[in-house]
Amino acid sequence: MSGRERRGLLQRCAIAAVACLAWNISAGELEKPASAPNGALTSAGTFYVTWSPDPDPIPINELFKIRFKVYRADDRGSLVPRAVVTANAWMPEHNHGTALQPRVESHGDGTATGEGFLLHMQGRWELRVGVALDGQMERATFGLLIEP
Ligand SMILES: [Cu+2]
Repeated sequence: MSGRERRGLLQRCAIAAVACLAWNISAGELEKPASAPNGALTSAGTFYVTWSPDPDPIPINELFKIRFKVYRADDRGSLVPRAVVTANAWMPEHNHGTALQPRVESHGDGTATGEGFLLHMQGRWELRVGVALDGQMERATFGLLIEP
């Protein structure tokens, strides 16, 4: 293979990879693979926060953990050191939260681990996440559908 052929092949691979990535992103909104983290911009657009439950999918009426990561919105490869994450779950149609108060520990490197989440009913829930840094707090809300 000549250098030119190799470069051509690399370019086609790169284009295919980008196309594949774009497809994954749009497909992810319709049908999320169990292992893919959910992510969203926070309310003022400063952070991009992701979360993934353990176990996944979230079991009904059983304890689960959540792992959070906070990235800069303008550089989603960079975690935000010292970001402090808070989270709770809310059931908007019934106007109630969880019976247990989850505990979220922020690790100082832009990651956080939440324990003690328990969604005791099937139906639509919201995971409400707060991200604080230097006295400023922004929020992101994720819809959850808990099915038996
Ligand atoms: Cu309820």
